[in-house]
Amino acid sequence: MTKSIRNLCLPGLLTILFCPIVTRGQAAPQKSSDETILSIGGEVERPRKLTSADIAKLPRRTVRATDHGKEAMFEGVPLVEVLRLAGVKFGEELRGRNLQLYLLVGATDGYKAVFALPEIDPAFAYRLILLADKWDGKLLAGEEGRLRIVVTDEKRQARWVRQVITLTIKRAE
Ligand SMILES: Nc1nc2c(c(=O)[nH]1)N[C@H]1C(S)=C(S)[C@@H](COP(=O)(O)O)O[C@H]1N2
Ligand SMILES: [Mo]
Repeated sequence: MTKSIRNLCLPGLLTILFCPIVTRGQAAPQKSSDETILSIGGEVERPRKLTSADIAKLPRRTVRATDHGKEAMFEGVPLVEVLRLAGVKFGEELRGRNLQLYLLVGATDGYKAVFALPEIDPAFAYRLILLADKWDGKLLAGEEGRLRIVVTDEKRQARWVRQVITLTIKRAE
């Protein structure tokens, strides 16, 4: 009796044990889309690590902006949509204590810039702040990083953070 149970259980146990390894092995060829390119954290309901595939699923927008005195088309995801994934509150819910929250954008080279949440929220602001992954139809890469903030209608480009890797929600007290 014990032996027959063991005979039955062993293959099942082996399947359970090796299944994750096999699955990981099969996923290996898609490595680049498994890679986290953006982490959202801080005072959010659901901290998230996003791959380029996750970002590709979000609503996309294109803006014409002047970069280095030259007109260019930037394509990407409105920053507000990315933050919504992590449960950041906008619109009617951006009130009271939530108005003390702000976004700190972080880049690979250590550069950081702050945005107040109402600047990002289409319920407050007329302009769009984009998290761009394409420039004139080409994916951003190299020194630009994979993601770049594009702020239309701002006279200086200092908050166009290149090489964006973190979005952190913090609270001003
Ligand atoms: N990651 C990162 N982003 C950055 C900067 C930086 O040093 N690091 N400089 C900012 C400043 S001050 C300006 S004016 C613009 C310059 O953009 P450019 O390098 O495309 O000219 O990028 C902004 N974004
Ligand atoms: Mo600058």
